[in-house]
Amino acid sequence: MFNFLSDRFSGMFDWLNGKSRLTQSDINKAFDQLFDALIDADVPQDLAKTFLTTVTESLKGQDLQKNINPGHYIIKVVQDELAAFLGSKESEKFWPIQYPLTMMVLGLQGSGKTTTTAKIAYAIKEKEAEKGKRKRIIVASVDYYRPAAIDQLEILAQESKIDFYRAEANNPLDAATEIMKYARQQGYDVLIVDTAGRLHVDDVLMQELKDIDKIVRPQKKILVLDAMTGQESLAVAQSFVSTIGFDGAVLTKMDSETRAGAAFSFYYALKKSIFFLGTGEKISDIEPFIPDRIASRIIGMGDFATLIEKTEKALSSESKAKQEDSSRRMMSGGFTLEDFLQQLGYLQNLGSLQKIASYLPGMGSMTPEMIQKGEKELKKIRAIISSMTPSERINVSLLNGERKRRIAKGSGTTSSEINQMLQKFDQIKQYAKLMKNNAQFKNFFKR
Ligand SMILES: Nc1nc2c(ncn2[C@@H]2O[C@H](COP(=O)(O)OP(=O)(O)O)[C@@H](O)[C@H]2O)c(=O)[nH]1
Ligand SMILES: [Mg+2]
Repeated sequence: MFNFLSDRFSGMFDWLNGKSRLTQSDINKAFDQLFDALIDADVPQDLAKTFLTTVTESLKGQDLQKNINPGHYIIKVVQDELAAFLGSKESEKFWPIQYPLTMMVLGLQGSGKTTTTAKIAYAIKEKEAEKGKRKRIIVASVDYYRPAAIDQLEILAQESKIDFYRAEANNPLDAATEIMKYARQQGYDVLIVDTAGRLHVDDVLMQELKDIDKIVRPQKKILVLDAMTGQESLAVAQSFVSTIGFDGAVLTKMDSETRAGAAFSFYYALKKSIFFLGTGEKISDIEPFIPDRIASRIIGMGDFATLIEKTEKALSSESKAKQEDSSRRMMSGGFTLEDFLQQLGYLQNLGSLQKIASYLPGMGSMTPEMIQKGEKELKKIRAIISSMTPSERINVSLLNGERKRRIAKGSGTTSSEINQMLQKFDQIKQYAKLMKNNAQFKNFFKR
């Protein structure tokens, strides 16, 4: 997601890190590289310059040479300044929520409003459920322009078990009135209203949104922007600021080939927060935007905090207990293929390797080929283990030629592939340590 930037940054930091003394020309070179990386990531020039000036200011008067590793020091300063650049501590936060809450979701057509409406509802539901609380959340749409726009929201809501209301009215303003009345009568804690967009910002769109705004009177107006449109999305945001206004943004399609320039520039250019990032088409593909963590990711230090949270969410409490059991067994050397199969299932819950890699330090540079190979490998291993009997999984020494032939047949593999897998099993026992030791992880999937 921020791989483009982090790849460029970590290349630069590699050579900075290796130096025990830094000359002014080293620093200049580093800054030139930083600047190029930002421009290539589609950050507007003046903004890239401003960022570098800020970093230069914080380094001023510091005696770099008194640090054991002056490169480290610069990297730390860049990271801190990045975090401040991405959103200050004072910027408006999405959490905690004051209930009851009414929100209105705005943006251009195709930016991801409808998807995001459902995603935010889901995120609130999940977050409250974690705390053992249940909030009544409803979504509704006033998009009467695109055929099936309202059906789309209904389907998304159904899939994630969020309440949905369809107004009887056949125009946006009456529908808004009707939706408000319904949500109030029913005493919902959260109402999220999805609106219509246009291909471009125009007066008709803004007027309609203003009228709906007057009826709905949302506590939060959320602007949805397609990150793939790069700098253009900043211009769109600007025109919303100067007309209807908004409280925070959601940048969608961060999973695409976007170079992150928009995310990097947004807070600085607009002085508004990014509340969330959309990272895929699934309802759970939404992430809070936390500047410190994003800065760490861009710097190439990974974002363990987010990965760990995702892991926790992906595991049900039952499988969490199992996971802990099998990790413990592994540490004591009693790790079995059965445990391994479980671990793989747990990895699958987390999403694709591509996604996981993007949270790990230095792993942004794993090529798509490496990842594809790794995923194929994982599938094969799962197939092989699944074709084994429970006792074979626990005791590998049972696997004689005959048994191997049977397993090969059942899993669509060959005996020699099974042997390879078994040979690797010792290495694979290192598997749960993968989060701690990503060099090994990398080597494993390189083969
Ligand atoms: N890959 C990806 N696709 C997204 C994301 N958010 C929305 N989409 C897709 O973008 C398209 C337009 O989304 P939609 O919610 O209908 O946009 P709207 O016109 O603003 O309501 C749909 O195909 C969505 O599945 C995202 O974060 N990542
Ligand atoms: Mg829509």
